[in-house]
Amino acid sequence: MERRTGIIAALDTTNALNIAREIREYVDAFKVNYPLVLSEGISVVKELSSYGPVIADFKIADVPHISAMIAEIAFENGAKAVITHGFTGSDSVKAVLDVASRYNGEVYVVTELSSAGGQEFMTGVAERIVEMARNLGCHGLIAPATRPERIRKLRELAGNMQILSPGVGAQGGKAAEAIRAGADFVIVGRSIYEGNAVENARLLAEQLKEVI
Ligand code: NUP
Repeated sequence: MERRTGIIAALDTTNALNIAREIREYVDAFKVNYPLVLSEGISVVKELSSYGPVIADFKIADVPHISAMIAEIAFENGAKAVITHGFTGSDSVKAVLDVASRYNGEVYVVTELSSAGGQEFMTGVAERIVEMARNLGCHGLIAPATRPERIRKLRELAGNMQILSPGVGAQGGKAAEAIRAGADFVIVGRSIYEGNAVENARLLAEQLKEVI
């Protein structure tokens, strides 16, 4: 993913298209998740693509042939990247990567969720997930802005992979702190789209200029 502002907008809102059009100059990419795609249809990915690269956050976590089918649908509809889980093991992640390579697409692997529950099981295996993602040639990782010390640790093991970091604002994480800890991008949803999205995105971009 090419970095200009370091911000990826998570558009978990039915007003996604309007917001994307308004904030595109302040963000590097848009991220869509199930709430939007299940309510608006997969065509929203293509529609959003006209405003910038779209990351399909389907947190793919299935047996390899189904994981591949999900990735195929995302890329076929214009996604530039997909987010997959890593705890499924290497066969499923590899299946997603194989699809991505046919579309010149990117694959980002979840290490541990940014929520408190992410620590219950996932923190314990996150380092191994990073190692697997790196060995397979994945493009990057998803790591929690709510726990910058974990970003720092995972960054050490990540090699050339990029780190995208959700959990900023509404979940308590701080954007600049996540970048300083080693994230390449922050993923921000509610703190942008709730309230005045343009102003929120502009201020965040301004704030990040100092650390990017
Ligand atoms: O660990 C993760 N935490 C997280 O919040 C992995 C994610 N993919 N996300 C996603 O980032 C989440 O699904 C949502 O789309 C976005 C965060 O939204 P917000 O808390 O900034 O509103």
